[in-house]
Amino acid sequence: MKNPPLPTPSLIPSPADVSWGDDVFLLPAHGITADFGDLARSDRSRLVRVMSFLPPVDAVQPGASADLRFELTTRVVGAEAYELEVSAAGIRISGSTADGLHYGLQSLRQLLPAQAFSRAPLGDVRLRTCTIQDAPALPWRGALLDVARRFFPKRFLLHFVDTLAAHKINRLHLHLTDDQGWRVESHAFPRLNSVGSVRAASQVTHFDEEPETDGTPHGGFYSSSDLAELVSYAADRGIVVIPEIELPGHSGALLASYPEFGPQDESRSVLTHWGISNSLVSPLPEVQEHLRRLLTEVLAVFPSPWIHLGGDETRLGNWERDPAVSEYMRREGIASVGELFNRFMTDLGAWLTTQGRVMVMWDDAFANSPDDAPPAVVTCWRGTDVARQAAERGHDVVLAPVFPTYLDYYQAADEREPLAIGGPITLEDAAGFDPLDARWGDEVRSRVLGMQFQLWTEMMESERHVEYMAWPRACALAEAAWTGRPAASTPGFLDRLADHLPRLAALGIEYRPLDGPHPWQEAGTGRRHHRVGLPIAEIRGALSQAAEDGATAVSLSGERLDGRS
Ligand code: TNX
Repeated sequence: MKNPPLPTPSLIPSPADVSWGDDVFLLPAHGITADFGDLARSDRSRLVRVMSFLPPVDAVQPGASADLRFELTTRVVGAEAYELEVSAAGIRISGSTADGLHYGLQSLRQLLPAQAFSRAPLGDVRLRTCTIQDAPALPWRGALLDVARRFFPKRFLLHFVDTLAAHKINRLHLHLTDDQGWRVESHAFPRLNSVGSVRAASQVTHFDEEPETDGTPHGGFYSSSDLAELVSYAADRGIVVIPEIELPGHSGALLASYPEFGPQDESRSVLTHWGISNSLVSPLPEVQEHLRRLLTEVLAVFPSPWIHLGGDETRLGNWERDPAVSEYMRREGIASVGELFNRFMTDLGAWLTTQGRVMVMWDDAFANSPDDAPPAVVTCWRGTDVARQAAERGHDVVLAPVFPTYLDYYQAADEREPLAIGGPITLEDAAGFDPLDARWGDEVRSRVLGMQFQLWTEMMESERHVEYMAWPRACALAEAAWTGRPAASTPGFLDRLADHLPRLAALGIEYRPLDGPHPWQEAGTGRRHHRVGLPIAEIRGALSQAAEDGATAVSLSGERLDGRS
């Protein structure tokens, strides 16, 4: 006689197609056999490295009977697609690539009790039979982590990667440099680490308050071997780590280390406060030479096809004021600093092409570029309309609009919410995000590589706070990235999310409970008390207006920084 059917597990992100059977497969705690078929050795060991959530695995000869069978087959179409079948006889995962098979494993993990997300061994597990056919709607499903404003130890990055992989995120955009810190080891430019990786203190006040700092030094950087480890750990989990080296603005830590890379020879320090600075790397050819040497080191550590070079929030007026730059412009017949800025980005992009890489830049850098600018990937933060414009001009775009993908904004308009930059952006807002605007034509849609959520860390002092801000809103955005539609429109999202939270807990993540912060997560009355901050409606309006006007540089409050009106 058959057992009554087991409960149906909830999956996040939602698979394209699932059908549940009434049978059961027993996964024994003492160990399982696995048939790796004709997988290459390297793919096989890659999968084994992410299979630690399963009972101990004994590999068997291909074709022998096995509890778990991997099948590499072109029958499953799509580089990240997979099929997962649980029958009474065993589990089969099929895909046309190791990436696809890896996603099959990630889904299998969600069929197990939440304990499979902890490091404790599983007991015997009764799995309900099912067939899942699944593939992502979007090839770029990303997360940005700002380690420049706040350095987090390597172990946190590795754990973050685990969590991203569990949500089938495949890009980690590491914001490695900014005015407040430089976080990549450099052998060619050692002052980047001795000077650029430390700041004297960190601002603790909010934007419209009298600036005050904590008086405590902050810093750190990742060694080349830390980064190599991160890159390979992420690659095992289908994640490409995309480094961002901010140029020519947001470059205060670079200029503090090497003032001669800046336009004026003035003394500088790594900034202790937040906001948009005057730092602007010089566009002169001799500086470009140094930059290429520096970037060559970065390329050696990051095999990513994409390299992010920033290009946002540049106060171009600083070039105008530098006689050497004016002289260079005259010599080269460059009419405006806007044109010079475009040439700066274009030259770096062209050089990256010779290195076999593609430049990624923020949409500010695209906004004023000539129609024949070489294609780059544009990260669109000032709304989805600027994404449409960039796509129409032939660029591939990644959607990263402030609303609702900036997870440094409050999760509710509630004084209990811990310090954030402004807001609110609620879970419902994140769940309502549609990555493929129905009004866009096929041409534009085909240029949308995907989307990413952003964790800027000016207001996030600890790993605990990063996790609080990220989850569960990022679950909703991961759902949208995988399915290509708003999480709120996929079946039973909120119920599935409620079932999913114990997995986050098992991973050790201090997410925000659905009904608000735990008492120990609240803002309190100390220096991290709740401030109203920048209201999201105003920011959205100001940013999209500025993007529409073709502003190359604009602050969060909509202030134009490019000296044009
Ligand atoms: C804008 S988006 C920035 C970041 C800040 C963030 C704070 C972008 C390209 N620049 O430098 O950290 O807002 O929300």
